[in-house]
Amino acid sequence: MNVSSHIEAVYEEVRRRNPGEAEFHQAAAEVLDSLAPALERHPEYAETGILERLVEPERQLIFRVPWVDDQGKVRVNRGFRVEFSSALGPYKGGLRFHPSVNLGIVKFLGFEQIFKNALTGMAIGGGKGGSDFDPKGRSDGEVMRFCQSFMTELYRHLGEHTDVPAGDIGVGGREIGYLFGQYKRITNRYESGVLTGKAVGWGGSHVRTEATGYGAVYFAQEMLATRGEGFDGRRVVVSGSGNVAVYAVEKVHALGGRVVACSDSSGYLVDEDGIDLELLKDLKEVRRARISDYAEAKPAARFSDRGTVYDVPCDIALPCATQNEVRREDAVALVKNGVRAVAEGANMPCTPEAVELFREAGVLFGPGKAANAGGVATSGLEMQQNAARDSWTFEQTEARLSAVMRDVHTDCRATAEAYGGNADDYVLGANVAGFLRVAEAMAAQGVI
Ligand code: NDP
Ligand code: 2IT
Repeated sequence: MNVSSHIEAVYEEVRRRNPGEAEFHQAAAEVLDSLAPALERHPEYAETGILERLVEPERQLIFRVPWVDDQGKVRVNRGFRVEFSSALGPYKGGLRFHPSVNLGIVKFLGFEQIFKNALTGMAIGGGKGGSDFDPKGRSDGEVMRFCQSFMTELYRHLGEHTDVPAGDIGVGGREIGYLFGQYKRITNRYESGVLTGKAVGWGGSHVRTEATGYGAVYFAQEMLATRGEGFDGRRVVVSGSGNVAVYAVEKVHALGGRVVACSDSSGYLVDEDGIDLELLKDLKEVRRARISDYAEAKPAARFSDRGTVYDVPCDIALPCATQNEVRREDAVALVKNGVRAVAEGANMPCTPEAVELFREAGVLFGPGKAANAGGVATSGLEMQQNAARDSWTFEQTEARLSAVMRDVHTDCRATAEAYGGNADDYVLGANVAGFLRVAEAMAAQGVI
């Protein structure tokens, strides 16, 4: 069988076996589309069923999560953990709490995570989990009881050498605290390395909170540098206003750029003076408020619930909210307004049609599995500190993060050039570089 019909057959099997899981199909197609040149050079990977095994998670867990709300009413949510690949290390990847979570979403995220984690060069496998629980509007007590119930089932599948979750949408420091507390209570072990994203005072790492946003900006900075450009004096649009978005804004401002717009699921905000970070952090991290409240606090800013944040002219766009938020028409608007670079802080925020448009227009495009790898890389640094019972300074940790992002960027370009001839093809570079690391380990470890 030739390479392209082999890849096509694997993709058809993904669709047949995982009906209705549109996001997983999309993520699988995006990776598989890049792999022909890698398989041409390594026919042994096709012969030993590497692709067939890679697209099938090692283990998929679905469980009931019952909890009692503040009114005494019993609620039932669904919990997930997809342990996708342990070829390079313990399963590693975040937990997402959002009403849209289903098995297909968790599988797309877990699949992406395999290659992202491989790109960091660290010994971490790929996994993802979460629940359709919606933390919005819930009290701390409700969130705590939900987390305790979730962990009461999940704990038996975790361990610092087995599976190490962290945060994602709807899961931040508060949730990681409750989850860790319950794990510790059930197991009677202070196993620091079982979760990452802990607070710095009890086993967390400096820079983990900032890591994904900072990392995405470092990645964009590296891309821009290949054209002799940078953030200084540039207009930037960031979507979302959660963990990744807030720290992307912070780093852009530190590098002399100006973030003029950000968003949440209700609409977007334009502040031509540059987003006021103190106000944004207070709204989003302390008060858990809406982005529209920013415009109430600062009347010179404008909130809109019509159109999207991508209608705002910018030089650099950093999508940091959720999957498939950048549609074809958003990409058309960005290109028309002269965007130079797009780096995905979120996972798969750009639709395939948008990515194609960026490619045609010669816009630098950093795919999430490379551009947002700083989060999980710093989780890897947290695991290292936990294993050594050590704690590094902010500066030391940030230096490690920035070195990882530089290496990921270099690796993407070198692989893209070697396998496709165009160093600017970061999609090809990221997919092939991640795949080769995982495939080599799988081949060495036998058919498992
Ligand atoms: P948060 O929950 O902190 O923030 C999510 C932000 O995105 C919020 O502003 C939210 O708005 C917005 N958002 C979420 N869902 C939607 C939606 N369906 N439509 C429009 N806006 C939406 O999550 P994070 O910042 O941690 O995660 C953001 C993205 O980054 C995700 O794709 C995640 O997978 C990815 N990522 C996160 C990492 C991390 O370390 N946290 C690491 C790597 C990637 P609202 O409040 O209105 O819901
Ligand atoms: O998508 C991601 O890389 C994350 N949510 C972070 C995963 C992690 O284990 O830190």
